[in-house]
Amino acid sequence: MSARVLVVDDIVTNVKLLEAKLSAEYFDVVTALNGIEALAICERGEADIVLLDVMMPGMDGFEVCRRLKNGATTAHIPVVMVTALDQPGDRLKGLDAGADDFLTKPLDDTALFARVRSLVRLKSVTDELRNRAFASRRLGIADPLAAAASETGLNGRILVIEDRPTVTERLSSALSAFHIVEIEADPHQALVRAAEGDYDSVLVSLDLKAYDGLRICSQLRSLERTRNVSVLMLGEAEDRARILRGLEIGAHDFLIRPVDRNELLARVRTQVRRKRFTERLRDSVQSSMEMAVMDQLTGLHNRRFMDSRMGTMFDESALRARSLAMLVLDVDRFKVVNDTWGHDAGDEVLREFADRVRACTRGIDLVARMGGEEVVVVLPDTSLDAACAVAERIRERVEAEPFSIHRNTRSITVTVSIGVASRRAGDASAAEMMKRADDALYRAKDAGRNRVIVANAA
Ligand code: GH3
Ligand code: MG
Repeated sequence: MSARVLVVDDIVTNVKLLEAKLSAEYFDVVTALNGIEALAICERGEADIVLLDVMMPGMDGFEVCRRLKNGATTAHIPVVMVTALDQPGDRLKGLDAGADDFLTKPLDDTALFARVRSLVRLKSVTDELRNRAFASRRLGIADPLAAAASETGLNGRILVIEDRPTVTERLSSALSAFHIVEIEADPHQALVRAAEGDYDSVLVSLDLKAYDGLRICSQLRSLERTRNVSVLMLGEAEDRARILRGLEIGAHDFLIRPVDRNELLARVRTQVRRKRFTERLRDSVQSSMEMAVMDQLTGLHNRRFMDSRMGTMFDESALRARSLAMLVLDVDRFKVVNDTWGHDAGDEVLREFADRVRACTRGIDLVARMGGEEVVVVLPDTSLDAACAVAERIRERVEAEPFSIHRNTRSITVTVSIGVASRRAGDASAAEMMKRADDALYRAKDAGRNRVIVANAA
């Protein structure tokens, strides 16, 4: 992952120093000597993260940050404010301007790389979500970015693993204004809780009395159920070596004692956002996989899935000499529903129709919308007679109760015609069986609709 870091500072030597450090860690570095230049670079999409000096003539760092965070094309770019040690108030101003985190001058390498890496991780998940969002919009489906953009990183579930009461009190009073905080002093119990609770972030003390905090970090990162939780270490400034080790084994970031309240809030918020974005990404993979096989309107399987499954179901039943039946269903005079009540009412009818068909079938039956108002049901281990009974049950259920349309303000009568067929010994493929079910359906339409017609058994 070669991220592009934009370094913004009016003092050339500062820029050069940071450029050298970051390049040595294989980051690509872009530089700007003032706010205007920085904004232009970000607007052209040439930066993955911004290190922004506060004190600059003309437009100061806060203003640059505010403009970045208010720009539609730049709001998602993480910003780290570089503040002076003797100006702690700048951190609060930075947070107000929308900064994601802080670094204090003189810059410490461990902190610099940890912060950059942590925010690059955040950026790479938001980028992926943005890419999916553009793809989704092209396909006309729900936009995961809209949900992601509103992700504030607040109201996270946070577990603090710390055994010093004075520290836990302070952490918890700072965090609980924005998050749900739980404290656990016992390290073994903490791992159990982390695995069972659905936490967004876990803060781990590296100074526990009877246990190595690094071991907890490592366990959290390797256990299946805690692998995606964000891990933040809490350590002493002198404990640099162990903090580095923690970052190597997968902790996401760290805080140095005594913990600055604003740093704490900023860092936890970044971790909560990253965790949630990552989850959302997983959900969107899940839903795009579902989309490939599901019909969006009715939630039934789609034709593509039916085409690929039906052949297998047919072959299996032939191989094991088991029965297999199918129904082809078509809503009667559906065009009239659309013409009279509108296309949306037609959609409502289709959804309700799908629900009723589903309610009359078993879990192992395959129900798919083949297009328009035609639904196919494949019933494994089912005789022609039993399939007829299912078809009749569906027909009755559709006819018996009117369908509500226009959001429950009206209801209309709907009927369905159904053709039924079963596998014959001589059938070479599922298509032959389907052809008979189709023919039966046409006869049902011809004979006056609202009826079930069965293709002859062999
Ligand atoms: P029959 O009893 O002979 O089946 O008559 P019908 O009107 O149901 O059949 P026809 O094939 O003439 O019309 C089907 C209509 O279904 C036409 C088409 O516009 C409509 N349709 C197809 N897909 C959808 C959909 O997703 N939503 C809605 N609302 N209508 C659809
Ligand atoms: Mg029809």
